[in-house]
Parts: sequence; C-alpha cells; structure tokens
Amino acid sequence: MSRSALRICPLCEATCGLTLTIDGTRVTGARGDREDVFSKGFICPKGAAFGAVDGDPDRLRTPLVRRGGELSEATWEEAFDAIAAGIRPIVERHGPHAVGVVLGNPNVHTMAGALYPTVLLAGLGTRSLFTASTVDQMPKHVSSGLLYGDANAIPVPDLDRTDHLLLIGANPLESNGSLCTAPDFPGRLKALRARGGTLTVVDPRRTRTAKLADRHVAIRPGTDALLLAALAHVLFEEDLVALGDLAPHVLGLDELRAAIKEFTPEGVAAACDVEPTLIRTLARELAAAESAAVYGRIGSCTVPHGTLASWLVDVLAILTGNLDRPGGALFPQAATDRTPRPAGPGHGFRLGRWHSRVGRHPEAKGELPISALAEEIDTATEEGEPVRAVIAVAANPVLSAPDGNRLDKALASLDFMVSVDPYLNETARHADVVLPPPPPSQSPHHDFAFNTLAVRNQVRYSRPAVPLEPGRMAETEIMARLILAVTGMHGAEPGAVDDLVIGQTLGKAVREEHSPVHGRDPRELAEQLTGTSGPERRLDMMLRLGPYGDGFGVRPDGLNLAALLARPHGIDLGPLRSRLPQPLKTPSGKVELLPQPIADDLPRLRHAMAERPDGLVLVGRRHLRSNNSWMHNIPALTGGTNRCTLQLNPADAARLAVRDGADVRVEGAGGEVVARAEITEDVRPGVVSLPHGWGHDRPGTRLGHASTTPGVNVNQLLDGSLLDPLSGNAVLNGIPVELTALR
Ligand SMILES: Nc1nc2c(c(=O)[nH]1)N[C@H]1C(S)=C(S)[C@@H](COP(=O)(O)OP(=O)(O)OC[C@H]3O[C@@H](n4cnc5c(=O)[nH]c(N)nc54)[C@H](O)[C@@H]3O)O[C@H]1N2
Ligand SMILES: Nc1nc2c(c(=O)[nH]1)N[C@H]1C(S)=C(S)[C@@H](COP(=O)(O)OP(=O)(O)OC[C@H]3O[C@@H](n4cnc5c(=O)[nH]c(N)nc54)[C@H](O)[C@@H]3O)O[C@H]1N2
Ligand code: SF4
Ligand SMILES: [Mo]
Repeated sequence: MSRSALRICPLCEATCGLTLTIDGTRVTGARGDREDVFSKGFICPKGAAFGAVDGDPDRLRTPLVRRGGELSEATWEEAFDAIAAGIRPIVERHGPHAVGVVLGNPNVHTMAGALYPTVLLAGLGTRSLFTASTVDQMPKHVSSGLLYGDANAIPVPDLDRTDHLLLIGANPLESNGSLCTAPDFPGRLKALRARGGTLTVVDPRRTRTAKLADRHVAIRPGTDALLLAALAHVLFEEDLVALGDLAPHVLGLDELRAAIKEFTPEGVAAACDVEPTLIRTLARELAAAESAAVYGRIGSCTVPHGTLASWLVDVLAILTGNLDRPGGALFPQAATDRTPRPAGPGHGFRLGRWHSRVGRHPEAKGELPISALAEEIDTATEEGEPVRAVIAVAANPVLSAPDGNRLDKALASLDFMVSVDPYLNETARHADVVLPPPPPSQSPHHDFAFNTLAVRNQVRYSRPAVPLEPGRMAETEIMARLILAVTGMHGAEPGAVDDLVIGQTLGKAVREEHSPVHGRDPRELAEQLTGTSGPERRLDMMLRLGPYGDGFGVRPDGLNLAALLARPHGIDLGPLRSRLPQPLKTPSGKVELLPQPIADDLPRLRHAMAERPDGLVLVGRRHLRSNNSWMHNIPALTGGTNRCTLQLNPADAARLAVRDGADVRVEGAGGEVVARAEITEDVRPGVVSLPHGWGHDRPGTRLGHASTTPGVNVNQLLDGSLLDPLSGNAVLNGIPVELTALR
C-alpha cells in the first residue's frame, strides 16, 4: 500500500513543495505539489529523483568510530563518548580556538543546520570558524553589512514584477537560483519576457540562461566590478541618477560620484572586453526601465573584486531608485525573522575584529576564510595554537575549497575530527567519529534561511514524511548531543539545549520594548509552546515572536506552529513590500553608500583597469542534475551532460591543437588535473570551464557510484592564496591556467 506525504525539497535554494509517494518506509516517487502556495507544482529533475537521493544505499546508517586506525560501525553512545573524550582534552589543554568548526552548504537546507551551529559555536567559544560562505556569498554579506549595517539584509530581485533584469554571473536555468529563492526560476524569467520585460545576462559563457536573454554580454571573467562601476559612472555623467523615495534614506551620493569618476566606459572596456557604447546602452536601459533589478551571483562573488561587485550591484539599484520598491530589489520579511525593531541607528557592521593566525586574514561575519583552513591546521606560529581538532558539519572542503591535497593532508594530521555527514566521503574519511543524519524523508523541514531570500513572503513546514528508522537519530538530536559532548555536558538530556535557547530568547524578548511579549514572564511563555520536539518548540517560538506571529496571544489571528500545521501546503504572506528604513542598522540609520572599507579597496579596482592578461582563464559551471560535491553518487543524476569535462572555445582548441574528447592537462598555481576536452562555442575565447565538486577517487571513501566516474577536482588548480581581501572569499573564477593537449 503506498501513501503520499508532503515535503519541501532540500536539494537546492528553490524550496519546491513536493508530494512524495511512499511505499512502507521507502520514497518511490516525487512530483510537484500543485497546491503548494509558493512552488505551485514546479519540480526539476533533481526533485524528481528525491527517492533515489533519499534511498542511496551508500548513506551511512550508523555512526562510525575510529578504532586502531580503522573506522568501524558503532553505537550512538560509543560515538558521543569518543567525541567527549577526543575534544574536551584539546579544549582544556589548548583553548577553544584549537577546535575548528567547518560548516558546509547543506546546513542551510536542514532545520538542524539552522538551529544548532550558533549554539555549538557559542558553547565552544572558538574563533576558528570556516564555512562554505567564503567560497560563495561572503562578499554579498560584507557589502550588505557595510551598506545597511546588517550582513543578512540582502535585497532580492522582484522577479515577478520587474520590467528589466540585469543578471550577472548566475545561471538559474541550471542552478535554480541562489540568494533569490524562486521555485521555477526559468518560468519566472520567461514570464518576465512574455510581459514585455527585458533580460540581460552578463556571463563569459553562453549559458542556457544567456540563451533565454534579450542580450548576452560575454564579459572577460573577474571584471564585473569594473563594468558595474562604469555603469554607475554613466548614470552620474548622463544625469540619470534618480533616487526617488530612497533619497531621505541615503548618505554619500557626492562622495560616491567622486570615487567612481575614473571608471569610464572607455577606461574599463579593454579590461572587460565590452564595447564602451554597449556599456552606455546598458546604463541607459537600466535607468529608463519602469522598474529594474540587478542581480549578481557566483560569478560576481567568487572573483578578486567580489565585494566591490556585490556592492555595485546594490549601488546601481539605489542610483536608479530601484532599491526597496516593487519591481526592483526588496528586503523579504520571513515569518521567523526577529520582531522588527523600530527604525533608527544601529551598531553597524565591522570587519576584522580579529585575524587569522597564519595569514592574518580579517574575520568577516565571525568567519575566517575557508581557504585558510589548511594553513591554520598545518602551520605553527608563535602567536597561538594551530587548529588541532575539527568538527565538520555537512561540509566537504577537500573538494569544495582551494587546494584539496593540502587540506587532505592537514585533516589527516589532526588530533581529532568529527564529521556530521551522511556519506563517508573525501572529507569525512579523515574523521575519528562520523555521525550520519537520517535521509531527508525522515527529517522535518522549514526554510529558516531561504525564506529570508525568497521572491515572495510565505511560510511552510513539513514534518518527517517517514518515521525515523530504528537505530537512526534525528539530525537535530545529533547536533544537540554533539554540543553537550564538546562543552563538558556529555550525557545530559539533548532537550536541555533547546530549553536553554528558548529560555535565553524569551528572556531577551520580554526585555525588549518593541517586542509583543514585553514585560511578560518568560516561563509562562515557554509553557505555551507547542510541538512534539525541541526544534518544533523553537520553531513555534520564532513564529510567535516574528513579524506575523501571534505574539503569544497578543494577536490571536497571528502565526504559530499550530496554525502552520493546519496549512500543509503553506501560508502565503504576500508579495515583497517596501521596508526602509526599518531594516537599516548602520550607525547613521541610513544607507551608507560609500563605506570606508569599500572606498579603501577602490584603488585596487582602479589598478585592474590596466590589467589584461593574455593567457587562458578558467571559470566554473553547474549542471542541473547535480549539487556541489555530493550528488555524484546517484546514478539517476549522473551521465548525459552532467560530466566533468573541460569546455573550451574552438578558436582556443585550434590554437592549442586540442581535439574534442581528447585529454588535456590543465595547470594552475595549486596543481594540475587532466580532463577530457569538450569543444564548444558556449564559452568565449580565452576562457575554459570545469565544474566543481568532482574528484571522487581518493581511497577510504564509500561512494560506490561516484568513484566509478570520479572526475577531477577543479579546486586543485588553486593554491588558496587568491582571495577577495575584504570578505576573505576564495577566487574560484577567472583563475589563470595553462593547457597542454595530451596524446
Ligand atoms: N571551483 C568551485 N568551487 C566551489 C564552487 C564553485 O562554484 N566553483 N561553489 C562553492 C559553493 S557556492 C559552495 S556552497 C560550496 C559547497 O561546499 P560544501 O558545503 O563543502 O559541499 P557540498 O557538496 O555542498 O556538501 C557538503 C556535505 O554535506 C553533506 N550532506 C548532504 N546532506 C546533508 C544533510 O542533510 N546533513 C548533513 N549533516 N550533511 C549533509 C554531503 O554529504 C557533503 O559531504 O562549494 C564551493 N566550491
Ligand atoms: N544544479 C545545481 N544547482 C545548484 C548547485 C549545483 O551545484 N548544481 N549549487 C547550489 C549553490 S551552493 C549555489 S551557491 C548556487 C549558485 O547559483 P549560480 O550563481 O546561478 O551558479 P552557477 O551556475 O555556477 O552560475 C555562475 C555563472 O557565473 C559565470 N561566471 C564565471 N565567472 C564569471 C565572471 O567573472 N563574471 C560573470 N559575469 N560571470 C561569471 C559562470 O560561467 C556561470 O554561468 O547554485 C545552487 N544550485
Ligand atoms: S528546483 Fe530545487 S527545490 Fe525545486 S525540485 Fe528542483 S532541486 Fe528541488
Ligand atoms: Mo553555494
């Protein structure tokens, strides 16, 4: 007898609602949930393979503990005993910073990842935090932090209402979108064009997204900040700046005008390889559009001027009056956001409150660059202890961060390592204890992170579609027990962690004058919480305190967990709305258009105007049926176009005597790889492309299918030294490489 259950898809940022078919405890099918308030039935090939992803026989079923050098199956009790015994002495002897915490991308796709890492970090007191953000969107956080005083205040393009979208370094037809949660992103782009709007795509590759556009600008990689600065320059020069309703909220317009005056279209054209007349046209179109949104993603972030490019994306929205207005870019308001505080000056955002020990990299948002993880482990300095233990949660930096070989060795040299991961993969193979979370069908789901980045305000929650199998532990409980084990409270009830957070959060809320629960008794409030588990009680609390919440009875029609459970297809909370000045937390209470760290970084960009290296540069790419490093083990999602090939332009292939399908050696600063050539007009001359997340040929993993077609690790071409200095973000795109045809 089969049954069906609803589950929000965790396999990318689009957060589609799925209807799963379940036979016994096995997911045998998945289709789009037509009644889902947000995704309305959309599904992609990855979501359709949910059952295969969920039921992969290589997923670990029990914890693994290293004994006599070998990882072997163990009980949960043995695993947490080993963790307490392994981590505590390191903390006690070498201090908290000797424990590194490494957080990977799937943390934003799980409830456990949203609710527990901050508690883990606070409990440990370590500054050795490294996450996937510094191979991804850290430049955007830094830019938002500086402009708006809040690193998480990221404006989202109003896809469904905009008249003009300038899309830079993103390929949502393959990625399904990022920092812009939009189920059926492709459909929304087609709708934009169908209603008479225009789409411009800036990308060195002629991607599927570029093919859909009115205009494709095949920019030279790494130069978007120059192009965007020139667009801003033209807006000033041609008197096209029109702040509109934003004017009272913005500081620094004159300073900005002066700071970018050298970035003329003629000045940047050679570096960007974009004609000055085209640059002027792009600026005029942006200014002329009824409404316009500028959206930059991976290709604009993972480059040497990532923070400047991210900043300029918002600067253009501001200069054209498109920030915070329908059809432009707006700040979403999620149901689990904190109670909005009254508008006014805030504490602002500071960079470099501390530095990494070896490379002296400034922290950003409390994080050190993941590019520096290996050196923080393998290099002793006089200043302090190296990292001796690592707790990796949903992270595979051996493949996703620069110079995997060095990191591989560094991880092997640790005194102790814990990995919370469903797979024994390239990174987890170094762990002394591996804690496997259950598959998604057995986990609850709510998008704490992506609802703050969604093109429509809405809220949805899925309880586990399948009960936990015997011997499994919920990932939330794994995290709670891990926190207890590493903070000296090993063996305490995991619910204690949730109670602690609830007590602290409510204690703070009752002291805040703008809170709906101001002045009430936190214990009385805690008793009102519903839910069958600690994480559910925490979700209930956040909903009730949040902007749409019931305020614990103050607004009886407001949201709480019970109301959400009664609406299994979710609750629509309406289109994005103008919110300024409320989200601003800068010391001035205004948008600070030219923050000092940005101004200080502009000379580096000026310098880049003169650069035009003539060698080949490499960029990445994503494939629809993949996700970073961990979906190559699913036979249903590999093969076809999802292959680790080196794409290059016919002109470059001819010059270098590379034949289609032949092996090519690719050399970069950090090493070399050999990949199969795929000759295609879709990459511009001078640029080659390899996808990331491949290289599944290391020993000691349990990835049966992935290891049969391992591919190569593109990040081995990097040595980890190329960073965007403001954010510490790795440069993964536009990196110099040399090619040799192999025979
Ligand atoms: N060259 C190059 N490198 C890149 C990129 C690029 O564009 N080019 N992109 C970068 C980006 S944007 C990102 S986000 C990073 C990603 O980097 P990572 O986060 O390190 O890698 P992922 O492959 O996303 O997954 C990490 C791990 O999560 C595990 N996992 C899957 N589901 C779960 C779960 O439910 N719970 C737990 N605990 N673990 C789970 C997987 O088995 C895997 O080991 O890669 C970056 N690396
Ligand atoms: N199918 C699939 N979906 C995914 C993922 C996946 O691995 N597979 N990963 C998920 C994650 S973690 C993320 S962060 C998102 C990322 O989402 P996107 O940002 O849409 O990711 P990409 O498809 O890598 O698109 C980046 C584009 O930037 C271009 N590019 C490279 N260098 C430059 C440059 O210097 N300038 C410009 N203008 N463009 C450049 C590349 O050619 C590429 O087309 O996708 C998410 N969704
Ligand atoms: S678009 Fe993303 S969220 Fe939607 S079904 Fe595909 S993988 Fe899942
Ligand atoms: Mo990412």
